[in-house]
Amino acid sequence: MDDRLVRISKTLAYVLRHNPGAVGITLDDAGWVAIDDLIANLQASGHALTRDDIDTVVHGSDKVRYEISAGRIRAAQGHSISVDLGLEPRTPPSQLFHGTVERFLPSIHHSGLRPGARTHVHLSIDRAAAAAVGRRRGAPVILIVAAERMSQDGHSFWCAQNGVWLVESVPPDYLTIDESPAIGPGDE
Ligand code: HQG
Repeated sequence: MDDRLVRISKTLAYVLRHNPGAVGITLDDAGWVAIDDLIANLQASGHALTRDDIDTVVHGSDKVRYEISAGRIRAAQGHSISVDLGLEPRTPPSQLFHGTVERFLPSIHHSGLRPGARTHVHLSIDRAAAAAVGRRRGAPVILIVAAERMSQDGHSFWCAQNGVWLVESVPPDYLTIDESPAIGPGDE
């Protein structure tokens, strides 16, 4: 995606996950908004974009950040505002992964993974995806989450439409640092 489309993608993420009011739209309880309304309000707020741009952004990334249905759009996950994505709890794989950076480890060691500004902690299905998440902030550190044990102990897991696993938090007992050799994007 070129720079302009990356900017549009970031604007969509901000509006649909965090601050729809910034461009005067309201999301329904499940996080949806009519695409026509979104475009009209973004244009009125000074963002030059078309329906084609939105389709390119939605379909142009492996991460599948957005869902489109019946003329509406929503973010698949990553919200800080409260929305009901309508996901049913699911049994997770035995392990999931979380990418972070060294400087957060003392706090994570003390209090586990917390959702911070978002509604959920995000977990990845494989090491490579977790490394990419961590790399946004520096040299990635990958944490292994004992997801099956957590689930058996009564913690709920949800899997967003795009394959990102969501939990409310991860207590420290379920976390270990992945000591396997460093990996780059696409190595797994
Ligand atoms: C860390 C992007 C201190 C946590 C990515 C992370 C992902 C703690 C940061 C998605 C902590 C939160 C989500 C604790 C967790 N003490 N730090 N107790 N618990 N942290 O951005 O998982 O491109 O909210 O390790 O690719 O980094 O936007 O979460 O570093 O899929 O679609 O606090 O966002 O996707 O940061 O990223 P974030 P995340 P998009």
